[in-house]
Amino acid sequence: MCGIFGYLNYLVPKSRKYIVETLMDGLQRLEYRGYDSAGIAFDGGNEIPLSDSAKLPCLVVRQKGKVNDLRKAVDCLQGTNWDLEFETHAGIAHTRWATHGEPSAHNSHPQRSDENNEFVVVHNGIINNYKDLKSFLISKGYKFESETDTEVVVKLIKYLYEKHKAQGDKLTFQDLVELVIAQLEGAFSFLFKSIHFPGELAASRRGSPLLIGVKCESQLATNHIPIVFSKGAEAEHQKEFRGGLVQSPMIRPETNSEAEFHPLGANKKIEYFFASDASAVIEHTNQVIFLEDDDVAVVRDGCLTIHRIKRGDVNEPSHREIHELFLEIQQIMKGNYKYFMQKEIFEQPESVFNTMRGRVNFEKSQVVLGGLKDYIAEIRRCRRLIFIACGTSYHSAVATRQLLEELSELPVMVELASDFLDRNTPVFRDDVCVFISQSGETADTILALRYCKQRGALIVGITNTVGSSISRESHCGIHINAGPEIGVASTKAYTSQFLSLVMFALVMSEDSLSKKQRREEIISALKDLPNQIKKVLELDDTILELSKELYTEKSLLIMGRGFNYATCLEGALKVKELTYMHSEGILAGELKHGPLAMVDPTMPIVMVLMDDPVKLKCLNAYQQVAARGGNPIMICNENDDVGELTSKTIKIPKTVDCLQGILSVIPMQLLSFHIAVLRGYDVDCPRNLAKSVTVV
Ligand code: UD2
Ligand code: GLU
Ligand code: MG
Repeated sequence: MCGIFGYLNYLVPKSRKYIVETLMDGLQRLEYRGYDSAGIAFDGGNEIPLSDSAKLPCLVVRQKGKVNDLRKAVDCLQGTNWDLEFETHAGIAHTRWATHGEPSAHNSHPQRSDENNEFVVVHNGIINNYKDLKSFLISKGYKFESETDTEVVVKLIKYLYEKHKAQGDKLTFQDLVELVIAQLEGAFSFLFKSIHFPGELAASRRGSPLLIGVKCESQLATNHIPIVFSKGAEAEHQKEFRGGLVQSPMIRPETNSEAEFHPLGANKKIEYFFASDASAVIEHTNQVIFLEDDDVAVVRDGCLTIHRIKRGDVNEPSHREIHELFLEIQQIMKGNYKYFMQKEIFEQPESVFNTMRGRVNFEKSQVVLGGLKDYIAEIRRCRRLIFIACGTSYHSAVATRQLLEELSELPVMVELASDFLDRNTPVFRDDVCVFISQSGETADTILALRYCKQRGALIVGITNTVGSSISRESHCGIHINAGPEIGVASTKAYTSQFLSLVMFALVMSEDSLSKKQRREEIISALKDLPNQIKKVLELDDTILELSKELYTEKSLLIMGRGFNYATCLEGALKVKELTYMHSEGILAGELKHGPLAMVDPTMPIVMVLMDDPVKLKCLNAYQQVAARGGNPIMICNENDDVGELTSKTIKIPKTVDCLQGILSVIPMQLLSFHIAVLRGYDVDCPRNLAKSVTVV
């Protein structure tokens, strides 16, 4: 999720100072992604040993906070010879966005295998099965010093190293990493360093990006890197859980001298830059190799090799191309997107998946929220559920209120934090108060939290930021795991909050037999959600065209009801925040009680009209609008007859009624984005607004 950077110089003498600066600068390039702590590992000692068998110690420095804080911590290292020159050296660095364990120095990466830092690793992502591996390693006598999932990975590599050494097997770094990743479930990109493999780095990825930049003066031997497929491949399919570890036979790569990558001729000098995104590499080189899932890449004696356990089908490429990057740094930081907000909108298939990761079991039709497990019985016994939030987070509660009522059979209140406090709302010991905030630092919400806590209510937090004030001050809660959100206008955090509340409702009804069918229907729909989001995102061009008709307007009304009312509120908020245009989300049922007066042929309107239990009522509203000459843009389901009513439609996939709002809000995110860009506004930093509102 956050940033990885590694630097290896081979036969290119560099001072320790230069190496550490290069690692720090790499991290600084990744800062824009958001992070809570940082760390680096490089070779220690004040002399280069003459013999190969003498090993340099590995220094690890980690720090909560910014890369600059890390720089200061490194500067304070006593007795370090910064001018010491390394002909060959391998260093790794990381910016962390905590998912497992609060942000702190000991939870930061590099994580280490033991006190001597024999193996160190940096990791982006989440290891789902870390608990099983941790118990296994504890049973083997390993002691853990962090709360991270990552630590199991580095302890495991040491365990395997020791085990094979005791058996007399001499494994390479690549063998070890292959054995390790065969044990892992989840998403990751890794970079490993070890005192046992000086001058080497090993990398791998699954579901999280990683690339390698190459810089050398002489011509490269090839413009692509052949992949080495290991023998004993069928073993991968015979995974068996024995004694805690999946057994896979020793893997020996086919030796293939062509499969190495190095400069031509006598000049073997070369530098490698490993990074989780190209922005950190581009200032050094524009020659880049993108790793694919389950690749294991190792640099040894200056040669890069890429290994895979098994060749899949015949169409699988047998090499990785070296790409030339010519992009400007600014451009690369946002990937292929011009704005963070746009990137975050397009990240939603992934962020929604991450919110469910390790929590939804589709086979068993079961949801487990680790953060609520011990409290859920108490929550079920409460007098009422009160959801308290501001802005977009408030809308996520509006969006799920109906489902929460249906599945919990409890009275549900949804409150704006500021208003809740203004009213001195009565709160009791048997109330459960749920506070929703992306940053976990929203001042109004925190004040309301303390107010309720003082009155003895159970406090539940729903936030995207581990270690935030709300996460700490609540009794229990759910981290939405959407990854850092940088655009001021919230997009992916909304859909992940929405989804977290849906999961909460599912857990609340877990012991109800009569709701089993409904639960199963929802869980099975959750499985398709990431793909359906992708389909909605494909409508971007259609939505851009519709935006061109709207961007000169002064006002936009957005109407809907039922499960999609929140989409209207959230859509209108996005339009206000980004385009500075007046916009209002209207409950379609309220139309005739006032707003209809505004409708005439010139009034721009969006109607959210889904194929759900309130469709007919929504159609009434549509008729009322059409009768006054209104010609709304309609967000409706694919293959639904209402799409025939107008030419201006945005047709999105159908899902179960209570999840439809996750899909219907995305066209509104895109619409407000495009209108703002067409109007020439900075969508990442709308005027007068701050990302996290820490003042009341
Ligand atoms: C936890 C780990 C996750 C993974 C998973 C494996 C953390 C932060 N999460 O995720 O990395 O190991 O277990 O099963 O280490 N909490 C609050 N207030 C909030 C949000 C959370 O008090 O606003 C508490 C929550 O009650 C729990 C802890 O923080 O004690 C972690 O919450 P979570 O949602 O990350 O929990 P879970 O089990 O999904
Ligand atoms: N899951 C790891 C941790 O919490 C890595 C987080 C990241 O991607 O930065 O330490
Ligand atoms: Mg807490």
